[in-house]
Amino acid sequence: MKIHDMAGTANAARIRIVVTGKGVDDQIDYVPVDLLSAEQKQPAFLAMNPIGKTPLLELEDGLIISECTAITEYLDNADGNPVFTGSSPREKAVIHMMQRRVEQLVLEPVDDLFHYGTAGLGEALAPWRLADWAGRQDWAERRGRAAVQGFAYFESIIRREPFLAQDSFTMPDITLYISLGFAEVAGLSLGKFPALSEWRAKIEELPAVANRSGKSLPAEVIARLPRHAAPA
Ligand SMILES: N[C@@H](CCC(=O)N[C@@H](CS)C(=O)NCC(=O)O)C(=O)O
Repeated sequence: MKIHDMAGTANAARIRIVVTGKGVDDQIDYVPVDLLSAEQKQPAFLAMNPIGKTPLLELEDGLIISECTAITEYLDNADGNPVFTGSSPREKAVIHMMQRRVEQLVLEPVDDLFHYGTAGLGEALAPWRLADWAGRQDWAERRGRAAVQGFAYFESIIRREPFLAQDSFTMPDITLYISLGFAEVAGLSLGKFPALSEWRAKIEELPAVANRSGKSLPAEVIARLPRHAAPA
C-alpha cells in the first residue's frame, strides 16, 4: 500500500499512528506530497482527491481512499480485528459521534486559525485561503476562540474519563491528540486546561503514538516554511 502525505503534518500523523498501532509499518510506501508548493491543488493530485488535501491511502488494486476517517476505517478493519473504530453498533456510533465532535469543536477551528490567521504553509497556498478578504483575520481569531471553547468541553470529559469514546484509545482520541499539537503550532495554549495537558502527555507515551514514523517535518520543508509558520 502507498500513503501520499507530508510527514510531520497533523493529518499525516492521524494515519501514521494508526499504521503503527496496527503493526503494518512494513506494508506502507510513503509518497511525499509537497504541500508548500500546492502540489495537492494541481490536476494530478486532484484526480486522486478533488478536495486537494492529504493524506491518501492507495491500495494495491489502485483504489485511492481520502479522508483520515475512511483511511482509518480501512486500515483498522483490514485484519478483522478493529481496535480504533469499534466492533459493536454501539461502539461504532459513539466513536463516530465523538470523532465529529473533535473535528467540529477543535480540529476545524484550529485549522482555520492556522491557515487564515497565520502565514500558514506559505504564499503558494494564498489563492486557496481568501487572501483578499478583509474579514479574514477577524474570522480566524473567532475560530481560535471557538477552538478554546472546544478545549473546555473536552477538558470536562477528560476529567472523568481516560478516553473520549471507550475505555481504550480510539479514533477520536487520535484526532484530539493531533489537534492539540496543531493548536499549539497555531498559537493557542493549553495552559488553562490541566486535564487536557496531562492527557496529551500520557497519549504521547502510547506505543502507537511514540513509535510512529514522520514525527516532524522534513528539514528541507522546515527550511522553506514562512517565518512563524509550522505544520498543518
Ligand atoms: N478532512 C481531511 C483533512 C485533511 C487535511 O486538512 N490535510 C492537510 C494536511 S494536515 C492538507 O493537506 N493541507 C493542505 C491544504 O489545505 O492545502 C482528512 O481527514 O483527511
